[in-house]
Amino acid sequence: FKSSNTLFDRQTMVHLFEWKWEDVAKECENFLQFNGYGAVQVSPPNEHIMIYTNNDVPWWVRYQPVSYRLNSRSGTEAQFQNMVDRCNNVGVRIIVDGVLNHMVGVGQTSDDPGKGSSGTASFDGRDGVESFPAVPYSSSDFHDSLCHGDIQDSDYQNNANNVRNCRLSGLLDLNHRSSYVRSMTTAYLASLINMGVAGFRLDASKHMYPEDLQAILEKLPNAKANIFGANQRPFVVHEVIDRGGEAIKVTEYITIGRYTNFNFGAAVASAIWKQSDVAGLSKLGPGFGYGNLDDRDVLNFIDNHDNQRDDNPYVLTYKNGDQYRMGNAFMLAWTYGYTRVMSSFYFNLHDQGPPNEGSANKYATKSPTLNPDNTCDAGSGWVCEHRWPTIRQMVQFRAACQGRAATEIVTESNRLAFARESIGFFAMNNADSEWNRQFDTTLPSGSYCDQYDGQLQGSSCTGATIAVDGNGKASVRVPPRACIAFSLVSRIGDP
Ligand code: LAG
Ligand code: CA
Repeated sequence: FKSSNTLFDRQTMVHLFEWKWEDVAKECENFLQFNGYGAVQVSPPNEHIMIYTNNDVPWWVRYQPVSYRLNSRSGTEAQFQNMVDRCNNVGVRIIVDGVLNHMVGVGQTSDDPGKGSSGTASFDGRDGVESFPAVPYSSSDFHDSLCHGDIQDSDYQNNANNVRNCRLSGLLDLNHRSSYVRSMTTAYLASLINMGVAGFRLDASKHMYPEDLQAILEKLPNAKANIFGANQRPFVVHEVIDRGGEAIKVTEYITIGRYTNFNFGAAVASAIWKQSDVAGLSKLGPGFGYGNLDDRDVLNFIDNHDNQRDDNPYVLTYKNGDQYRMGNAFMLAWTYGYTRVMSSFYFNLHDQGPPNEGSANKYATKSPTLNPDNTCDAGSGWVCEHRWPTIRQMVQFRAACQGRAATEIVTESNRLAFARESIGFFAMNNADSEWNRQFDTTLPSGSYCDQYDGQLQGSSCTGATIAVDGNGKASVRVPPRACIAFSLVSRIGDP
């Protein structure tokens, strides 16, 4: 379950949070395939609760399943299949956000005013009723006999059983010890694999026993051979938040997939905020601080859809502007793990849903629109970090450097530079003065275009150019609080 199932040189996925299937399909065809992206994490495709409030639909309705039919705010089953096919056709994989831990919040029912389902299924989430006829699940499929109430804050420190058996903020908790619940969840994931998806981000894995997840995952078919080759297991990344000090640890999950490494974004943010030193990021990998396990165990990211909404985020988000660019650029230049870029919509409030078409159109999700420079039009409400010039260039840099070690590592106070053997060079200067130095780049002689603040357009460079001599040496000027990146893909005048 560890292999990304992407093309070899496309080792970055993007989370197109809340995008519609038709828009994802177009993005694969028009942008992702040309910019080094290997896969898209999409929002949960299953039928979910709808809650209309303040002329909006909160984004988190997607995390309250009412059935495993593929009918969501992002589109229908036919639209989903069409997206998977179109993305696979251009070599971009689909990773599904699988919500297995729970169904809707206790008390939610389909006949409450202002509530309903994204499709047609009815549901009754009243305590003790717990009926989801479109799966079907009934009250005996939930954990009430083991725990009839919410997970308490203190459980996270000292009661792993409660974290797994009690309700996560009121969400009706499925019992995956039951062979019936296992068979329903396996069938749901298997149907997605048979539609051609590459794998899953599993929501709330911390709240499910690894043995139960293993039993569910073992029964899955291989990824489709005509797309992925013979005998490929689906990719699985478990959402487990483990920043140390909790009863449940990421090590419990590494035999059944990767885990979401929340320690990575935290380390990068603290370095860029100068609570630590970016020079120390040269050790960011297995054994760095707590929770950073092997390359093949981790999915690394700067922020995700949850922690970007914290009151005082401990990670960089799009709201940090240039610092966010630096953080992503480092992640993409550095060798560690499989990487994920976050792609957001603008928000002020935690619950705020994606841009919508207003009441006359039942708050349907809006499509992003583009500026002439291929970034997203802020007026459409979408941030599209994955299209920011720096980020899209650095994803290409990473694609080009795949498989190459980081060598020639140079550190100074608040500064870090390294080469990706014979293919690329990256320098990050988090100090307040210019960093002027000669580096060994390992690159062939030539003139290179900076991919951090510029890009190669035909044979001209929109940013700084760097001359590498016959010994691979270059004098590089890195502006204060910025980076420089160049690689064989930004060599000027290359055929
Ligand atoms: C996750 N990972 O483990 C998701 O990444 C995270 O976004 C999900 O929470 C959570 N687990 C459950 O799938 C989100 C929101 C919650 C929201 C929940 C269910 O962060 O705020 O809860 O999805 O929609 C909402 C209300 C709660 C209420 C609950 C049940 O905010 O106040 O208790 O619904 O009705
Ligand atoms: Ca649970």
